[in-house]
Amino acid sequence: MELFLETEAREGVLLYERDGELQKKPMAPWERGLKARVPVHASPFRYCFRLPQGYLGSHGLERTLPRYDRFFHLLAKPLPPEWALGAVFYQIFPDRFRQGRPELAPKEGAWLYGGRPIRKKAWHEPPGEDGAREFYGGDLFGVLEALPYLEALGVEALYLTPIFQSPSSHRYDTEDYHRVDPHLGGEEALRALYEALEARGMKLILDGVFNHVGATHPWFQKALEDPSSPERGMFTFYPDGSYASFWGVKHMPKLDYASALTQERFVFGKEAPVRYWMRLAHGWRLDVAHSIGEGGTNRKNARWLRALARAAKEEREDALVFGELSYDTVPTLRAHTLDGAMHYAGFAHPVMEWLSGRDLHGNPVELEAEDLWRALFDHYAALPLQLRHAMYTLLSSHDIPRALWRLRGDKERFKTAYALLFAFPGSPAVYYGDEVGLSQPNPYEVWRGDPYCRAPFPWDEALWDKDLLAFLRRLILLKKTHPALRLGGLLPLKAPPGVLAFRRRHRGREVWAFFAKEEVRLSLPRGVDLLSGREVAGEVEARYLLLEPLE
Ligand code: ARE
Repeated sequence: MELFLETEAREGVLLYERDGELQKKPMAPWERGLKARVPVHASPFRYCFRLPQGYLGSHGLERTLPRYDRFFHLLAKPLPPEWALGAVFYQIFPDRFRQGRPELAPKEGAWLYGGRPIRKKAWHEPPGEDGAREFYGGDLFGVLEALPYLEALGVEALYLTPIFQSPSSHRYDTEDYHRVDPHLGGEEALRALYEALEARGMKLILDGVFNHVGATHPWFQKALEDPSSPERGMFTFYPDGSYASFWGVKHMPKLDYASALTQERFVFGKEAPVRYWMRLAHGWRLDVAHSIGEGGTNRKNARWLRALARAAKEEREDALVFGELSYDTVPTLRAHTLDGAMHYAGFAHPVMEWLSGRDLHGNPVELEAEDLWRALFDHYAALPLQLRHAMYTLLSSHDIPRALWRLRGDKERFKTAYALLFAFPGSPAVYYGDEVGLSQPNPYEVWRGDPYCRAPFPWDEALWDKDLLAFLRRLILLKKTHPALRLGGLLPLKAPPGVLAFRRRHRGREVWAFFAKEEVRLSLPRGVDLLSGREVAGEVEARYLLLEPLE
């Protein structure tokens, strides 16, 4: 492997481990710094550099040899596909995004969910406490119709929350993994959407709910009714007749991956959904990825995540498989499991805590810009190099309060948050509606995302915040046209107190990024303010700034 280091240093030594011994390799000059060629045998391959000014590891320059914070490189698969690196995602909750065919929508009271009749709501009504029982009637033909809008926004990939047949409006309690919900337009609509996306060079990621099934799924029904059925072993039943489920939610019985039948139906068999749908999609977001495992627990979690990812990639070489890892993503991702993860712990949570002064549940938190930098950089530095740019990096989702609501409608802070999202390494994801200023109907005393963060997309343009939309469009364009923002490394930058600042660097070109909660005075070198396109130099007042230095 050939390693290149961009540096002004004229000499340096590459330090790496081989069979537990530290090896030294003097580096040769290269046009923008130093390079070295090394044999690589084991994965992860850990290394750092000795330069005249000190040791350079994943946490920057240090005076002594970094013991833990060295760079490391994974050799084994899976690796994220090229297309996913820095790609701009858009998340859609299908029941709430757009209605293409009104006749497909479920009718008021058409079936019972949780013992009560489902409700059909009008598009303009706010979501309420009935949550999973409330249907608005969005469908996949609607998503298809919206493609020109999404393409104009600059989106490159869609992530859809579940689309397979299910009795609830969120569809996380699957009834049939081989049937696209008829209320969403069935397989016909999925195929039409997939083909239209392909024609535009866009990608489609589906939600893989493989930790649990819905209680109405025939496999679970058999297991429940007949203790001697082969299906019984797919789940974990306890002596008192109860069974393992997602978070103790009875209508979501948990799959046991120790069962050969579960393995066959979810991983190895030709019909396993993770394989089956790879002809009409480009990858998966694995629901509750941190919980998947054996015996009603997450035992052998890494093994089964690895197997699921491999299965998808066997069907489609450039499939992307990332996880919903609600907690620390690092140990799971270092274990060669998935291509990436939803970046909650290492991005969304600290950023929103800093800007809103509250945690996910509304409790006050105080975070300084310096603390934020540490939280963000720690995760970044700890992630495998090749995965950093494939992290599904977000601010809002269908599970957490919308960013604009959390910021109490403060548009400037909302813009700061999104500018930071696009300036940071990873694949930035816009949750449908955030770009036009969609917020939530609940009062601040009720500090919750679900069900309030799932309001229907307002298609009446009079309701859009056009200024926000233009701002988001600009950020998307910058991400796509500046390789430093898309693929560049992350480096610290000196900044006044209260300001989060960093550099992104790729092949000698840099973008400098600054963020603050309030307007601050920055002194800058001559450069281009990428958001306005204007040249700036010297003292500038700003809350957020993306600068391409000219000298
Ligand atoms: C419904 C109600 C909720 C109620 C819940 C339990 O709406 O108000 O609290 O039931 O009775 C799906 C639906 C939900 C539904 C749920 C159960 O979308 O509407 O909730 O099923 O029927 C944790 C998990 C994480 C999970 C979130 C929701 O670790 O895996 O909680 N996310 C996925 C999906 C969900 C989906 C499911 C799992 C189930 O993305 O949409 O829910 O398939 C902190 C905590 C995390 C917590 C996170 C919440 O970070 O540390 O542990 O995640 O908050 O975002």
